[in-house]
Amino acid sequence: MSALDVSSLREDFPILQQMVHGKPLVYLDSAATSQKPESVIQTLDAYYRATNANIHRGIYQLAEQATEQYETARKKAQKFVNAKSWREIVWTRNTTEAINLVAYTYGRANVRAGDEIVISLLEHHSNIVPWQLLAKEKNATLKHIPVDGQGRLALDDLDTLITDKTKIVAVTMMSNVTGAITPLETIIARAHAVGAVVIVDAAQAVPHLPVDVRALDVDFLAFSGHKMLGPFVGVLYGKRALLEAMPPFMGGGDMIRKVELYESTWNELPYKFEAGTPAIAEAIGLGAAIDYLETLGMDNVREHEQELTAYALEKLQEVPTLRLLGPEKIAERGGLAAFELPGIHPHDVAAVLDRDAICIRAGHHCAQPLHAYFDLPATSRASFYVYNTPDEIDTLVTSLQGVRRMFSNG
Ligand code: C6P
Repeated sequence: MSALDVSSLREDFPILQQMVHGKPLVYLDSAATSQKPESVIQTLDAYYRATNANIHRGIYQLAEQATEQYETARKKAQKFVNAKSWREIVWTRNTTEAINLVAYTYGRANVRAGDEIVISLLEHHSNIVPWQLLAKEKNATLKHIPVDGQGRLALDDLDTLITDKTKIVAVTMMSNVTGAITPLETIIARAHAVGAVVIVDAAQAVPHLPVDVRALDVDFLAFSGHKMLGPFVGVLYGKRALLEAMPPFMGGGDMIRKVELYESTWNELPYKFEAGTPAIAEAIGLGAAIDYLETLGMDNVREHEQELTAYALEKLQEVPTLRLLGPEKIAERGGLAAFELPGIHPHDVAAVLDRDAICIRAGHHCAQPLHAYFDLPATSRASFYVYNTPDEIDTLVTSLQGVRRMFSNG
């Protein structure tokens, strides 16, 4: 018995009702982007039909309504991650832009030659490359927390990795490849003990687990609306005192208080970091997605995904030679399963699965250093969300058995 009433909630997702190649669609790629419920689609539709206007600018009813909806959505995001103030929630394009914002502003202002930045081997490229750029620019040193054979962070040498020289620690909350959930409390405690700030890439966590930025005492946290049933918009949470002290990211409209020809002053938080017309409809749509997730309950979302993942890990082992990546214990992992079928390229796996209307992701999942560590150029990955069912996992496993047969005869 699932923690969610999946068969009825599936009806909320129009895209899942379709047939592909004459078969019912099996969408197992929510780690890349999630599908959207009717309530989110209707919110976007209603916005464009009834209240579309630019925000923070017009002195007329439509503009005021758009502004009100946009700021209400911000407060929903604030509540969702338990931030203290709505001023600590900055809209961005996505997780990638949120991390870059911190690297370009906090990073440039606070990292000097000889300082150290610590990332991990689990990171997505969006939490590696901005730090490489910063380290090169500042002549700082980039270090990483290693990974063990189960694709979890290995914290044995944490105290020698995070030292008095460390200024920034940037880690994922959940790997998009191994699914490992990282022991953030230990990392944050060590980073704070040496005076470093911690930025958490929560792109794969906020959609799937309850996340409380105050309980974690995290300094910055980034996530993407499109992976949590919402549109293409991102969120950066930052502690108010840190955001106040940071220089702006991009310059332009809305982020200023006063502009003179050669000098400007900055708007208050969070607008200082929101230059230009933002993704207004998308932010409002994310508010609807948050409402939807809250109605389900994030504990239930997590429980449903754990049940599904446990079932998937068990069933996938029925596929001859298939090798799973990631932690053995369900409690240590999120709702995805990346795997290798030795001798069969993941792109071939995904292409054959597509004929059975199954969507999985194949490739390096923007985590090349992690794949290099596993000595694999690419993997196949099935990822789950609120609308997935055990039946769909059965369909996946049957199809993978077909792939195995096809390639062993060939
Ligand atoms: N991972 C995946 O298929 P953006 O693109 O900015 O919304 O999210 C980037 C990102 C950052 N961190 C993690 C852990 C992620 O998984 C992602 C996006 C997708 O795994 C696309 S590569």
